[in-house]
Order: sequence, then C-alpha cells, then structure tokens
Amino acid sequence: MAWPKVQPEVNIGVVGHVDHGKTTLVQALTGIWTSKHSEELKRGMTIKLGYAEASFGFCKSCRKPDGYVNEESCRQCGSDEEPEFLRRVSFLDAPGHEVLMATMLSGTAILDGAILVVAANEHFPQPQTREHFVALGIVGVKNLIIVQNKVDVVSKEEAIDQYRQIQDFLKGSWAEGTPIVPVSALHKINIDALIQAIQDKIPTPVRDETKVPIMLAVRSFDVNKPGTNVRDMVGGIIGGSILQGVFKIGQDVKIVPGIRLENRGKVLYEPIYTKVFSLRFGDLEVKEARPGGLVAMGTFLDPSITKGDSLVGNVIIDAKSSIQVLSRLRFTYSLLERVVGSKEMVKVEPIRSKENLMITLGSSTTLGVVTSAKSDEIEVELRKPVAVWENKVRLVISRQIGGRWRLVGWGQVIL
Ligand SMILES: Nc1nc2c(ncn2[C@@H]2O[C@H](COP(=O)(O)OP(=O)(O)OP(=O)(O)O)[C@@H](O)[C@H]2O)c(=O)[nH]1
Ligand SMILES: [Mg+2]
Ligand SMILES: [Zn+2]
Repeated sequence: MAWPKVQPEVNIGVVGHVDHGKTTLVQALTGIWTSKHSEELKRGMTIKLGYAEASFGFCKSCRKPDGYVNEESCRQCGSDEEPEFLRRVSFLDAPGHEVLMATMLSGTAILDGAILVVAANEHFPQPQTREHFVALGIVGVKNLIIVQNKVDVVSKEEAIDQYRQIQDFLKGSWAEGTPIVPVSALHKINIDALIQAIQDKIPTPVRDETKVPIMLAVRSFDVNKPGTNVRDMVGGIIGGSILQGVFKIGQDVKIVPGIRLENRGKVLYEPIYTKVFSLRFGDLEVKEARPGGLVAMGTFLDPSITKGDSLVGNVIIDAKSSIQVLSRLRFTYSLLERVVGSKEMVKVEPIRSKENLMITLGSSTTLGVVTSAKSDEIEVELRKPVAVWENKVRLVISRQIGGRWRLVGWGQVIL
C-alpha cells in the first residue's frame, strides 16, 4: 500500500488515569509502542510524552462505514486494494501517573483534540481521569472522544452501566454529548469505530501559513552515539510542535528563553541562535514543516546543549522575530472549586502571597512564588523565565497538596 508521504496534520492527545490503556490504544491505532526508554519498559509505565503517527484511509472495497484502515490491509474485509487516503494523524501519549501531571500538562498546549481513556474494569471516575479532563477544558482542547477501554474484561451489563455513568459525568459540563466509544485496545476490537469518531470529531484546524513561525519544544536530544568521531557528529535535535507558520531548512531561528548562564552568582538566560539543518517527521525528511505532528528539527547546535530534554519548554521562532521573555508573570486567574486529582477532592483554598505554585505555559513548566495576590489577578516570580508569544495566553496553575502537584486553576497572561 503506497500511502502519500506527508507530515501529520492534526495532533491528538491520549490521556487518562494510570494503566487505563493509553499506550496500548496508541499501538492499536498506529502499530507503534511509544514507551521506549528503559525505565519505562522496566516499570511498564509511560514517563515521558510518547509519540506515534498513523495514516487513515477509507476502504474502497467494502465501503462499510467503519471500513477505515490504517494497516496494510482492511480489517473489515481484508482487501489490500489501495484505500482512499484520508489524512495523517499524530498521537501524543501522555503518562497517567499522578506524579507525572506536569508532563501531561506540558503536552496539552499542542493538541488539536484528545482521547480520554477510561478503563471499563475500574470505578469511574478515577482521580487522573477527572484531572486530565479538567485540564483539557482549561487549555481549550474541546474536540474530545472518550474511549471506554478493556471492555473485554467486563460483562456487557457492567460496560453499559459505566457508559451511563460517563454520560452523567459529562452532563452539564463543557463536554456534554462527547462520543463514548467502547473498545478493547489489547484485542483491537472496535478500533475502526474509534477511527471514524476521530475523523468526525477531531477535524484538522484551519492554519494560517502567513503567520510568523512559532514552535514549542517538548523534547530535545543528542542523537550521537558515545564515542562518535567529531567529523561524523550531527548537531543537536529539538522535538517540538509548530503552533503556527512554516519553518524551512536553512532558516535562521532563535530559541528562547534559551541557555542558562551564571555570571558572578547571577543567573540569566540568553537566547540561542542557530540555523535549521534538517526537518523530520518520523522517517520522513521534509524541506518545510507546518503545524501538525512532532517535528525533529536538526540544528547546528553543539549537541550537549540539546541533550536529555534540556531545551523542553523553550519557544523557537524566526531569528528576526521578537517575543517577550518574562520572569515575573502577571495574570488573571480562576480557581477550581475542588482538587480533582486526589481521591479526597478537598476544597481549593485561595492563593496567598508568598506561596509556591507550579505554572505550565506552553510546553514550559516552572516553579514560582506568588509576589502579589488579588481576588482576580496575581503576580508570580518564576524560578526560570518563560517565553510568552501572545497576550492572554493560557496557563495552568498547580499547587502542592499532600506532597503532590495538583491542578487547582488556570490563568491568562497580562502582557
Ligand atoms: N484486558 C485488557 N487489558 C488491556 C487493554 N488495554 C490495555 N490493557 C493492559 O493494561 C495495562 C496498562 O496498559 P498501558 O497501555 O501501559 O496503560 P497506560 O494508560 O499507557 O499506562 P500509563 O502510561 O502508565 O499511564 C497493560 O498490562 C495492558 O496490557 C484492553 O483493552 N484489555
Ligand atoms: Mg502509557
Ligand atoms: Zn474493507
């Protein structure tokens, strides 16, 4: 089957409580197991944001409404006739463990839609089912599908019962009427119906290519094996998602806030300037990269600068563009009524001056201390600065409760 070689055009987050089957679902949709790091494999859990792409097609042979195919042959009728290409989709696989909430949040800024995975064999809703759901609403990822997974291990009655509970939970919320698709990710049951729901419910956003290019870094690496000869070394790689505009090979770019420097005990951040050396989506090399999917941007940087996700949270823009970098953030805010990410759901106390908060803005997560708190506006002194690409950009507020960072509210930056 010769699929067109194109970059993905839409980003779908796969979120939900720990062990509910997110990574297994991404594998059912794409054929790729996203957990790759040894620690993840050893512990059987996702720690970093995972990533996988799939092409969706429509089977010309059986013409069944669920005849979508993303494999070598149609799962409905087995036809290997060339299907009608629909689009290439990327999946961001979030970790579900409560201590990894910041990682989940840092991925939400680049999503066009999301799948919330709920295990059919556990009580609904679990704490991170609630917390991830609330986070999507806050950052405005409103194109949602709920997947009721592991239906192979419950009775039909139990599945229907939980299906109704999910419907009740959604009633009156921003997500009322969200489609709920029962599947077994492990046994690949009803995946075709899920693909159809994705096609219906998560459209590709209309992009304005004339806007100045902005990319958020969600990963960064050094791909050189230890001991590589200097002449064979390749420059540092930044994995990110393009929010707007187009990046091209040869383009001069600026990375902000950039690199941390210490000068006579004073810490400052300096923008990093480099040139785009290569652009890749998985195995696909491109000359230009647009919004959709995670692009691996090869640069001329010393790979020690990009090693080990060190540039996560940075914003990459055209070298000639300017963007505000702030250590002191002022923003309007709203708090949740209850802490949704813990079992107990305690009341959210008002924000006090001098308290520590965790702020997620774009792909950046940073600690800060509240320097002034009014009823509708606060100011936070951040431990490391953030690049703010537009006024009123959304941010997420977390607070430490019982030793864990919990989502407690959101805000909008005042520039
Ligand atoms: N029976 C059954 N088991 C499943 C299904 N989907 C996933 N599992 C199992 O559930 C366990 C957790 O699956 P993962 O896909 O790793 O779950 P996850 O949501 O990615 O977990 P975290 O990333 O750590 O939050 C594994 O043992 C899977 O084999 C399913 O449809 N049916
Ligand atoms: Mg996982
Ligand atoms: Zn078919």
